[in-house]
Amino acid sequence: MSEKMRLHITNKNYSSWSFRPWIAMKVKGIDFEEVLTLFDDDAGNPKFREFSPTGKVPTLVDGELTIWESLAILEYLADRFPELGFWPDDMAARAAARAVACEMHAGFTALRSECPTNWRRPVRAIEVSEGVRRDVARIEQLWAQCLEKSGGPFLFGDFCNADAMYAPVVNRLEKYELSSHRAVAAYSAAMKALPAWMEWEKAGIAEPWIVPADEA
Ligand SMILES: N[C@@H](CCC(=O)N[C@@H](CS)C(=O)NCC(=O)O)C(=O)O
Repeated sequence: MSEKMRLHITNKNYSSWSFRPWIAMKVKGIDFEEVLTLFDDDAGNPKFREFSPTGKVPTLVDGELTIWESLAILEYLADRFPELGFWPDDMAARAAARAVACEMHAGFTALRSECPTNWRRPVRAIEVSEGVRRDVARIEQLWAQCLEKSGGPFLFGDFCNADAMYAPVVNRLEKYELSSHRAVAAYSAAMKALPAWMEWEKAGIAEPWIVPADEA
C-alpha cells in the first residue's frame, strides 16, 4: 500500500459528510489525494457509483481497500495510524468520544435537513422547527460538558474524530444564527482557527456550482 490514499468527496460548499474525514486527515497531517466529483442530484449522482458501493461520498480508497461511511473511514484511520490520536488515548474518554461521534452520525436529523451546510451562505436566521431547537440544545449541552471536562480547546482536548464529526455543525450554527451559547463560541473559535478549516472554507466559497436544494 505505498501509493497515496484517495479520499472521494463532493462539492466543498455543501458536503458536510465529505468534510468530516477530510478535516481529520488534514489536521493529522496525512498526505492524501483528494478526488472531487460534483453533485449531480437530478441524475442520482451516477458517477459516485464508480467508486462507492452506496453511491455516496465520502469514500476512502487505500490500495485494494475501499471504505465508505464517514464514521467507518474515521475508525479505519485510527487503526491505520494508531500514533496520530484519531481517538483519545484514555479508554473512558475514547468511549465518550465514540458515543458523541455516533450521536452525530445517527442523529440531529432536524438540524441536518432544515439547515443544510452552505459555506457561501450569508449569516441569517430562518424559521426552524422545535426539532431543530432540540437538536441545538443537545449540541450545546454536549459541547459544554465535553469542553468543561477536557479543558478544551477541542471536545476531548486535542482534535480527534469526535471533532471531525461535529466540524460541519460549527458552520451550521453560525450560518443560521442558531446559538449564542458560550461553549459554542469557544469551540467554534478553536475550530475556525485550524488551517485545515480555512483551507476548506476558502475552496468551498470559491466554488461556482449551485445546488438549489441546499439553498435554504
Ligand atoms: N452516512 C453517510 C452519508 C453520506 C452522504 O449522504 N453523502 C452525501 C453527500 S454529503 C451523498 O453522497 N449524497 C449523494 C446521494 O445520496 O445520491 C456517511 O456518513 O458517509
